[in-house]
Amino acid sequence: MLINVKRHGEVSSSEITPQGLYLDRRRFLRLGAGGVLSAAALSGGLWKPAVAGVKLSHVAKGPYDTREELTPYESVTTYNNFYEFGTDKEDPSRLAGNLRPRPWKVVVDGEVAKPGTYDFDELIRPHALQERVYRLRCVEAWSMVIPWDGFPLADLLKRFEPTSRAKFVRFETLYDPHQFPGQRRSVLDWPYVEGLRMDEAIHPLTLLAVGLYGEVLPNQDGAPLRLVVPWKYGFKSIKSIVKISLVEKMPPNTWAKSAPNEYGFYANVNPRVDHPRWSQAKERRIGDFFKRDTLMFNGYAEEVAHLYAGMDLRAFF
Ligand SMILES: Nc1nc2c(c(=O)[nH]1)N[C@H]1C(S)=C(S)[C@@H](COP(=O)(O)O)O[C@H]1N2
Ligand SMILES: [Mo]
Repeated sequence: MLINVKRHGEVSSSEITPQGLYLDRRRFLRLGAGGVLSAAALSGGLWKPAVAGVKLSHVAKGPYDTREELTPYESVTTYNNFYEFGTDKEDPSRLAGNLRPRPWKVVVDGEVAKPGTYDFDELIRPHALQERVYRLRCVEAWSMVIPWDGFPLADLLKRFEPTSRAKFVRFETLYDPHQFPGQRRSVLDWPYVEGLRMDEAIHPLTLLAVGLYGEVLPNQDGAPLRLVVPWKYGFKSIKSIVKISLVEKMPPNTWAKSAPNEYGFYANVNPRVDHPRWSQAKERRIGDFFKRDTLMFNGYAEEVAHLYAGMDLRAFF
């Protein structure tokens, strides 16, 4: 059986994420019986409707977890940047109900031997889910520690057999002003586009997230499919992806297009390269009072510094 409907007290300890300790009654009641969805059910098309808050099970522990204290679920889901809903941090959670993350199509095209258009559930079916606790660091000098559920982007790209001309990966967010009221105003050049160099894209830290805190990804965090690149500023972690293209040339990304002197393509967290309007040397972990020093590559230097050996990171910011 793919969907195990258990009552609250029956959830086995292996299914209880740290958040399980305070998974509040209000959210449980809203979900009804507290259905537990297995990864197989999640990817097998049995997920109807895609309810944020439904628990994922059979999520293996991933490598690279930080041991830092987690940012509370409440903050991760109510303090967001998602300009498709509006520019205030509260807009995404307030308006998230407008987005329908099912049915959802994802196009994979460009320099691949096997391009195609996939239903989201079909796209992720072959992938085993892992939980990875990563920091997310925003350009505006705040950070969070989030347990993401997903799988390496590399695993997905491999399936489509990139050609030797594939040098970059370009991602695109859904464009639909009916679901995304923020797209009715031209604050950004819609749809939101992001990109990674191939070696960054296939680095094992780079994740495609379908959940967080062991639950289906809430709309405000980029349902149903969202990128997480933990050593880069948050804006690289593009939400609600509908298109993944393998391309030969560096794709122009939305923020770099909107303010080229403020945002670059690489966007590596770097305490020594300030944003023109503010310092990047310190950051505030959401929930903390005092600021802390920002770490090079957001603390992942050991894993990723070699990707940029010999590059001037002031020029390629
Ligand atoms: N499509 C889309 N993706 C996006 C954004 C956005 O406005 N639209 N904001 C980015 C920025 S600036 C940040 S800091 C992170 C925030 O992710 P979170 O709200 O889940 O913390 O999402 C990124 N991904
Ligand atoms: Mo950000």
